[in-house]
Amino acid sequence: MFITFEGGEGAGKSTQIARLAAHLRARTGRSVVTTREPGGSAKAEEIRAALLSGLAKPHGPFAEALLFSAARIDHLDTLIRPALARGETVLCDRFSDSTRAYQGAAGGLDPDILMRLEHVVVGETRPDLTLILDLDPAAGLARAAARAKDAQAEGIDRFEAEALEFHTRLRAAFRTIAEAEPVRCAVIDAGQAPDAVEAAIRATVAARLPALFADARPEASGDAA
Ligand code: T5A
Repeated sequence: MFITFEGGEGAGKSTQIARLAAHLRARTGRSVVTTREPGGSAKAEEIRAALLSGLAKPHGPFAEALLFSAARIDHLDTLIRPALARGETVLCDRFSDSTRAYQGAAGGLDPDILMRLEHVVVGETRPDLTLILDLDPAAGLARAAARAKDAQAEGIDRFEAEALEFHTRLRAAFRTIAEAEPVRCAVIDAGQAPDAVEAAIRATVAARLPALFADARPEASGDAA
């Protein structure tokens, strides 16, 4: 199974991927791989550094979309497809919906061009489920800014530095994707406390992907959603 997490800045994707991975490992006994985009493979992480530093920004959203795509091709070839072929569950922090939202809806790129690019890059490797963490963009940016004050954090990146209006378009774009593809996508209210978001994600995964739990172990006490 291939599950992607999408949403705006600071929506809680990294937090919830770690929680869902632990839950699925404990309940299903299956191997679960967590990864992220841009990145997830050595070459893609190099491209990530260039993109998030803002190096490609002067070249425009199409150049950035091509770089995200180049990173995605390597990530798919070296990590995602081999893991899926081994029967592992892959949880990915952002995937092609982020290109649609950031470079397309918010960045102004022609959606037809992006869909053709996505077709070439992703091919048949579509997510079985996409969890869209929906949050007021001002709240998400405030979370990201608070985290950036942590000495261990990476600081504010090229996309977090965009104006609130850009992030408002992003939120609408992710909601539009969810409306257009309701079988693949589920919108999760990410404005709740982390435990409540986790419970909503667990319930959604159980309802949408029952096959994952075919050989599930009984839930341990204290592990209830
Ligand atoms: N991008 C990416 C594109 O433009 N096109 C593309 O095709 C792709 C793939 C990636 C950037 O690249 C762009 C999008 C991004 O701007 P990134 O560093 O990976 O950069 O950024 P994000 O994916 O946005 O991840 P973040 O780390 O910023 O946010 P998360 O993962 O959504 O949030 P998380 O879990 O780190 O939480 C943020 C903070 O909030 C707290 C956490 O403790 C943390 O401090 N928090 C909560 N606080 C209150 N309530 C909750 N429920 C909370 N959940 C977490």
